[in-house]
Amino acid sequence: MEIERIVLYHVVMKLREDFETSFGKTVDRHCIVFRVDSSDGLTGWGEAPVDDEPLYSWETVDTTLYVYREFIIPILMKNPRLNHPSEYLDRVKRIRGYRIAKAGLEFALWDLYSKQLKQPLYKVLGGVKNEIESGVSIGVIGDMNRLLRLIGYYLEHNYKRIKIKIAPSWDIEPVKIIRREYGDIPLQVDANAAYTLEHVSVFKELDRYGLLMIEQPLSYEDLYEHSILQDMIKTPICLDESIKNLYDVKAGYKLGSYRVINVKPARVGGLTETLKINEFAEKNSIPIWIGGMLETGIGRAFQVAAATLSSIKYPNDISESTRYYEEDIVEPPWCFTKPGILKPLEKPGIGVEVVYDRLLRYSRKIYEYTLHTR
Ligand code: OSB
Ligand code: MG
Repeated sequence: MEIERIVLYHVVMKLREDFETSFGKTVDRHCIVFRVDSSDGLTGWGEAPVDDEPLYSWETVDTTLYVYREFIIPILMKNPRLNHPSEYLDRVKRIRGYRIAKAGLEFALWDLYSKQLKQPLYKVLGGVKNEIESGVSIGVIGDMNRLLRLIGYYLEHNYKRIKIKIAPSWDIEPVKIIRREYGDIPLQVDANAAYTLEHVSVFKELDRYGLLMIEQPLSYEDLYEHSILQDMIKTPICLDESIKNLYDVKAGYKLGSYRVINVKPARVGGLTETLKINEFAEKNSIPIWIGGMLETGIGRAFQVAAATLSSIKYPNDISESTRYYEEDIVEPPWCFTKPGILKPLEKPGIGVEVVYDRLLRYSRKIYEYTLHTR
């Protein structure tokens, strides 16, 4: 394929309700949507789920705009031809890091490539299921009654597992009360790196509640201390922030830092790296699931496609569009086809259509790059 034009949209969408984690509160959700036009007249879409602040990740809207303007676009200008989306990450490997930024365009190239093949993206990736299970992620909700009501609401809406965010002093108590009120539901917690090894007693206490897993208890840069903690507790540790690529997966596997991995295709640099991680996970019987970063319907399509891969063994953080947004920027919006189940669409590429006037309405700024003119 030959890239003719790349457009970056800085999109800002208001969440239906604030989403609070141990690292901060999101009210307006920022991202960069990517549009890629090829010389054969096709269009691919992608999304880099970066925020406006370096909280979950150090990457932001501004670092993404910067790395494209200064480095990635100039590299692609020299040679806008790619035989396959998997060549892209290699083409820009001189630029270190910026994995979420790189993933935005990588996704769009996979969409474009699948549209050229006239195949649904999940099939092009080698997905092995055509239905995926959804869990829901609930932020830190300081009011216990409100948290219980929300859990009841999502259980009624058939989400297959509940994940709550925890933070020091909001951990054992909510878990204890949820177990008391809702019994043996599939439940897990996500600490977003808010603890240290000094808090071992909290995790030993949490061990008593039969959680599916504890997500990213310790530092976002750590693998070693997680291996110490995993040795001390029964509940499986699931890593999120600490896993940036296949190297981290391998090192953490050897160290025993995790028993489960939350793979966010964007966090690891895109679908090519996700496929490599899936392959390693399959060889070594590591269960994985697909995480999210409050994606619009565009990013959600790539999560859905990735969730059809063979090593996915738990419900994913892929909710219906309405969980976060009054109005999505794609049609159809992501909706359960059966209770708690999403289906990848059987149309070329991501299958959903971007509603252009909505995209423009939510775009704060647009950056257009023409790579090639005939
Ligand atoms: O840690 O998994 C996380 C959202 C933003 C940033 C980090 C995380 C999350 C979520 C929500 O937990 C997942 C989703 O539904 O998109
Ligand atoms: Mg997480």
